[in-house]
Formats: sequence, structure tokens, C-alpha cells
Amino acid sequence: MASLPRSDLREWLYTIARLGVYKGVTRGLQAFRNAAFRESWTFFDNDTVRNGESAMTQLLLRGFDIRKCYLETSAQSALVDVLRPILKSAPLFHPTTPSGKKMSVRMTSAGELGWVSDKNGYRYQGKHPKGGVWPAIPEEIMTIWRDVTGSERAPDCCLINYYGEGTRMGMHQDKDEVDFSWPVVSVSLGDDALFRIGNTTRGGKTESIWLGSGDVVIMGGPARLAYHGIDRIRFGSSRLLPKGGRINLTLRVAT
Ligand code: MD3
Ligand code: FE
Repeated sequence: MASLPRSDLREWLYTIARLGVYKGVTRGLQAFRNAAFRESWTFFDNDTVRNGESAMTQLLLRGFDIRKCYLETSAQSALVDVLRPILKSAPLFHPTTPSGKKMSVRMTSAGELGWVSDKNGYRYQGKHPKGGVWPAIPEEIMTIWRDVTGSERAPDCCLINYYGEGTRMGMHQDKDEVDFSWPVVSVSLGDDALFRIGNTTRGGKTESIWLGSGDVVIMGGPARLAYHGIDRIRFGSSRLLPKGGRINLTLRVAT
């Protein structure tokens, strides 16, 4: 992978704008350009060819390391295939918040631990709410973790979120893990989602980016405790999942 000199920034920004990678900014490309110079950026040309051109597909935004199109279509389908038996043995459920509100996202987990939420609070536990142990994290998913984190330690939880039409996820921090020095890795499959990134305290300015099928995001360092959420999905924008919607996998070291 070749690193691009900073002088290629302008062209890169237009490429991104054309691909629709960065949206939801109030002043369009200008705001994006300003953001680009405020942040530290890494440019890669991973030879992703779109419309006969090579597109740069990594961007660093507030410490979020975003790999657009990390998985090609065949790898995305293969992942959906390995998820099918997992969803059979550990069905998706609607968690409720400790205050009793039903969350609109449906969830389940793979790994030694799964994340659950009910009237007793948020936590990781060894069993599905219906009682069974969680299925193992498939090797295909472990490989993504190893490739993007280079970490010796394996994640002990792969949270599986399903977003149907109208599902959203409010701004929150992920703080139920024991050690925040481990990164969290997210894999998006299916419909596009508008992902909002905030700060390590509630409120303040936020930035949004569309995550598409095959995109991978690594949250480490300062990004690990940033507020984030999903404002909406573009239901039906992808044909990966037969019934539509979006699956997000998050790999975590919980203990
Ligand atoms: C930043 N999921 O499961 S993925 C979550 O698309 C969650 O389903 C969203 O927020 C989703 O908790 C966003 C990106 C993400 C995931 C976990 C993080 C960002 C994160 C943990 C810490 C910091
Ligand atoms: Fe989260």
C-alpha cells in the first residue's frame, strides 16, 4: 500500500465526496477540508477500483480509524454465511434499558461473553438471556481483529447488532469493559448507516460519516471512550441481507 503525499489531499477529498464517504457535515466539502487539516490523516491507496479509478479508503477522524470497503463483496457474503448458524443458536433479542425502555436495535453475541441489558443493568455475561452459552467467535471474524489490531490478545465478545427499518442507537459510551486500553473493532454489513462521533464527554460538536457494507472501524486510544451512535440507516440500500437491514459486529475485550 502506497502512502500519498499531502499534496494529493485535494484530489482525495473529491474522491471521498464522490464516493459519499463523508456526509452529514453542514458545509459539505469545505467543512470536510477544514476537518482534514485539523486532524492527523493517513492516506492509503489500496487499489480499490471504483468507476475505473483508484480510491483512497482509510481515514482517521477524531481517532476513529475508518477503513472503507475493507471487505469485498464475496468476503461480506461469506461473513453473513458464518453468522447464520450463530443467529440460529443465539437468536437476536430486544434488550431493555435499566429504566425499562425497549431498545430499537436487536442484539446477540458470540464469544465467551455476551453483552446484555435489562432491568438489572448493562453487563457482560456468559449466557444468552434464554439460557444457552454463546456460540464461539468464528475464525473469519478473529482474522479481521488480528489484521487490523495486530493484537496478541483475542476478543472475548463479538456483539452482533441488527438494525431493521427505523432502528437507531442513541449517543453513548462503551464502558462495561474492564480495560479501555484494548481497542474495539466494528464491522458493518448490509444497509448504510449514519454514524455520529462525539467527544469523551457528553455534548459538544459532533461529526457524522456514512458506514457502508464491508467498512471496518477501529476505536482505540482517545476514540475508545468517545460518545457515538447511529442516527439512522438507509433501509434497502444494500442487497447483502435478504430481508434488508444492517448488521454491525463489534469485537471487544470485555475482561
Ligand atoms: C466507539 N454500535 O455496539 S459501531 C455498540 O453501528 C455500537 O452498531 C454501533 O455503538 C453500531 O456499542 C456503532 C462503532 C463503535 C462501536 C463500539 C465502540 C464505536 C465505538 C466502542 C467504543 C468507542
Ligand atoms: Fe457503542
